[in-house]
Amino acid sequence: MKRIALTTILAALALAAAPLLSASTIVSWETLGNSGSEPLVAPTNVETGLVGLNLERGPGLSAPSGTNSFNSSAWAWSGGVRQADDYVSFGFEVQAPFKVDDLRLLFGSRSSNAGPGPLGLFWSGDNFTDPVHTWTHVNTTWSNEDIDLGGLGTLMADTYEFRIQSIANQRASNPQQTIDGGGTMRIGDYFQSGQGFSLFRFEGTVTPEPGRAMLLAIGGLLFLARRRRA
Ligand SMILES: [Ca+2]
Repeated sequence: MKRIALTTILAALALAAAPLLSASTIVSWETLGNSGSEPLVAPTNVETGLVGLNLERGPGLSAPSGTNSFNSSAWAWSGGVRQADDYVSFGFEVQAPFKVDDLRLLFGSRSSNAGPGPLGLFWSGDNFTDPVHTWTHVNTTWSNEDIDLGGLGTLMADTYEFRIQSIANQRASNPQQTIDGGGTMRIGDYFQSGQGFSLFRFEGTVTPEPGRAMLLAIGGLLFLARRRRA
């Protein structure tokens, strides 16, 4: 009994004093080899403590083909307002007792000339109200985003959905012209000069929340003690 208890206590202390782990991929989506019109892309490389959400389109978007990407069309505005169902969605669920810090998002994207120019990244933390990052597609140039999301703070157990939305009715080839419904917007691998393409992914640090980890360890001790007495 003594030996088990000591081992458990040491494990609890180790968890509570979780070392500073370097950030790494915590969930990714593979688009290489896809036609682009898949209804969804399931997550890969999901870190322990997380459940990945599918990469998918809001119901207002269509699914044209676009090799090695996740493509979309029917981006539109009506009466000066973005169509609410026009978005690309992805994200993850954090499961107790884990938490995520140092969140970072890397992906590549581009539009066709008549597709959306200015875009924003939104999240469920504020019900998709204010963009946490914005960027603009110019003509058909591939755009690479490496977004530091550490400002969102520590993400405790909950579901975190992210959406890419059009933030102005301006097409990629000309801000003076509105988006055409046939215009496309595709997302996929992140490209870094000298390092080539890498997966569309979130990076971060996933650790057990110390208080919860300690409670779990204490619960385990009590269970062992009770079993010993029985
Ligand atoms: Ca639409």
